[in-house]
Amino acid sequence: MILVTKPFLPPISEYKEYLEQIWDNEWLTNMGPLSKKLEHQLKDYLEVENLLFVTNGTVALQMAIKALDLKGEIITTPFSFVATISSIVWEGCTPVFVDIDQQSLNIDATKIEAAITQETTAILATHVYGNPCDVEAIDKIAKKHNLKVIYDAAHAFGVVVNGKSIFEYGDISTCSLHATKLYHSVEGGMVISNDENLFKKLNYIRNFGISGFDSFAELGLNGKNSEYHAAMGLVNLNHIKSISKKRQEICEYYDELLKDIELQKPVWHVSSKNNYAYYPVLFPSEDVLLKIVQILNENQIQTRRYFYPSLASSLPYLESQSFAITDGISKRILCLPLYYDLTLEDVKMICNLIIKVYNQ
Ligand code: T4K
Repeated sequence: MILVTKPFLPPISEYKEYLEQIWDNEWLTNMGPLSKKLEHQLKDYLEVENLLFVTNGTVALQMAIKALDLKGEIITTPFSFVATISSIVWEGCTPVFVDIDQQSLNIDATKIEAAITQETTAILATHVYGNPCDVEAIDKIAKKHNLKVIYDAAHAFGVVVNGKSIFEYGDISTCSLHATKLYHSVEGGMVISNDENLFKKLNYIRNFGISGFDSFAELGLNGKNSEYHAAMGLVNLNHIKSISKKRQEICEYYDELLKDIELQKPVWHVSSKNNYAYYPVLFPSEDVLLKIVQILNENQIQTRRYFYPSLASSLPYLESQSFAITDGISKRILCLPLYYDLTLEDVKMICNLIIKVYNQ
């Protein structure tokens, strides 16, 4: 079976070395030495000042909303993973959807101002598939209307825009280090903020709000991650160059084999480069997409409709709304298999099956 994604697994001996360290340290969780080492290495690798290693990308979003003390309405995108929206609702805020841009598939910054009301406190935008949002326009709108900005950068590990890390944009950026991501720590996430006071607050929030043995500074939760997860993060970081190279090779091979059929792909931010987190393709219609899903399934090839259906029309806890661009795109988009072990022969087989449907 060819899966849509498979976690990168390093040589087990490298992980075992860290397991021995955990046994020696007798320290299993709560900001232990390996978690601190990972944070240090991630800061170096990503070139960011302030970074916390947390439980997962969902908790990272909840921590961000709480740290900014957001209330009322948060402007967001209907084209993302459900965690983006569920976190807003979970934190007692109301998501206000704005349609996406046809090219980038990110929130359409030109439509944000029309959605701002007296109740709006923030913009929470996803860099979908790692493709940067129009960060300049969003930051400008936020400043003008005194709004906070959170970027859900769950897919954007390693992305650089305008010469600096994508995680440096917004008041807070969050990332997922889940097993299905291009770089992972099994479960895991990151919270990044350049604002020192905010970062201090996030630090407390991650650890129940505790500020000392006998004192509390904030309302907190348990956003810590374990030494076992940090160990996986540390080992995988040593392989990140070859992981990225391999994924790039696979994506470029897809590009080459699919170049002659009618197919669209998200248009990448001009001042940034793809991190090859996903390989999304837009078919001419949902009908073509369903035929392709079927033929691939019959050949034991799994794809995923990331992100279908639109979050504005499918969540049982929100009133259903339609958005022309999101509804159209989400029906036609499919993520093809992409992972470190995927062979070029497999890619060829997948593309031949897709082309076969086009030629029918
Ligand atoms: N914001 C955005 C924009 C996100 O995309 C996400 C997560 C979040 C926030 C929240 O971050 P986390 O709290 O998750 O850190 C997967 C991932 O679970 C999820 O992390 C990710 N986005 C989302 C886009 O994809 P599912 O429900 O599609 O996962 P699942 O279990 O169906 O796995 C997909 C395929 O991966 C499987 O069919 C087979 C393969 N797989 C998966 C796992 C877990 C393996 O081969 N081995 C494995 O261990 O959500």
